Amino acid sequence: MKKLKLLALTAVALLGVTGVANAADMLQQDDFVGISFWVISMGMLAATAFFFMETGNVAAGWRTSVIVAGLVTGIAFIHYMYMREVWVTTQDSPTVYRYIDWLITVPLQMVEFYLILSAVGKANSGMFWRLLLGSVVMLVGGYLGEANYIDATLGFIIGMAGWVYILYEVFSGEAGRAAAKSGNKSLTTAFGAMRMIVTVGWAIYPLGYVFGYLTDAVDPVSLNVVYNLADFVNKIAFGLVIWAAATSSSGKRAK
Ligand SMILES: *C/C=C(C)/C=C/C=C(C)/C=C/C1=C(C)CCCC1(C)C
Repeated sequence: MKKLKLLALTAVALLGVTGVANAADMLQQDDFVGISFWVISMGMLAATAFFFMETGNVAAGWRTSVIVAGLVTGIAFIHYMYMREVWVTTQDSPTVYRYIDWLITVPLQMVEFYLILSAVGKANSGMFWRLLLGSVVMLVGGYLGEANYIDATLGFIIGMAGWVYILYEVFSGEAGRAAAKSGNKSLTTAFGAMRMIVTVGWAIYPLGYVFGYLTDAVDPVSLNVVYNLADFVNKIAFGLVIWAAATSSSGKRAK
């Protein structure tokens, strides 16, 4: 099992390194957006290694949640390697890679709400599908707007509707009520923290969209810095919250 994990991590790291070898242009020392792409890609790699290594330290019911946390940062790591290349060589927004990443990682994060509820036996499939639907509407709306298939304002409105629907589900919908009634301290703490991330941490993305697309000049510099910082918080901190609940619920102190 240990060897298998190591092998998987090495494969992920090698995939990333191959991207670097093809670089036509190198990072410039005053390219701070490019630097932020580098720093965050390394943070994603470290978080991925950490989450996978920790799966052995949590109770069986929580293991899937911690694995999914590692999948989220691992998928983001690979996309960051590509996004970084696009930025460093063209100084343009890597919109398509970013949205492919979001399209995979955001639904996985929604699944996390379902998984932690299942870890304590409080989940049902309706929650799963509603959270999934909300995230797909949010992202498809945003992409169509950012990639100019539809009016940027219309894309924003569709995206906001998806997000509000997700917030409703985790606060007042069935998932929110199930968490409140669960009677499991680790679960309610984690659920509350994840919900705050989805509210406050996620608010950064529509703000980035507003500054990057809806204001007069499309400004790729501020848009990418904002999105990068947001990903760092929303993927790594989100995973750490789950890991902390998993370890405390498994009777081990968070190290
Ligand atoms: C790891 C990546 C994450 C957590 C990405 C989250 C993205 C969002 C919450 C995006 C939200 C948007 C809206 C709420 C309005 C329309 C534009 C979007 C897609 C940027």
